[in-house]
Amino acid sequence: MYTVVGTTKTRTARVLWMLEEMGVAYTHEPIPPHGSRVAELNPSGKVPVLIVDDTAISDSVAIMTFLADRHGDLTYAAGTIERAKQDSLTQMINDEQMRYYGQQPATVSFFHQTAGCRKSRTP
Ligand SMILES: N[C@@H](CCC(=O)N[C@@H](CS)C(=O)NCC(=O)O)C(=O)O
Repeated sequence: MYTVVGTTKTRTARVLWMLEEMGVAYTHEPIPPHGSRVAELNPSGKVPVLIVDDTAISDSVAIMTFLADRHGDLTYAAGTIERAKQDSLTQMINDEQMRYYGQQPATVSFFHQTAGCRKSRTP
């Protein structure tokens, strides 16, 4: 059983969406970053965090890669050229998305307000 920690207005939505697509059972703790519960799980205080068998895994892309590999779903197999291309595309989209947000003061301000995120951040 998985527990997903983080509110839906954060990158936690990526993990929740994936679990829904895969039809995998989970529980959800919709709590914002930097609370004491999150700090216990992830020293950076950031969400999402996935709890698996009492182990906390942080970072949305790492969590999604783990889930895809573990369930053999929504991914190419590790160690294949197709997977390398998939990972390249994932990293590029992740970087460019955050660069885009960073160039849009109104967007980034809205994002930070709604997500409860700090103003300085990196992907
Ligand atoms: N690379 C991490 C970034 C996590 C992250 O920055 N999460 C935001 C919410 S979307 C957060 O917790 N922000 C609090 C902070 O920046 O201190 C991921 O993809 O999970």
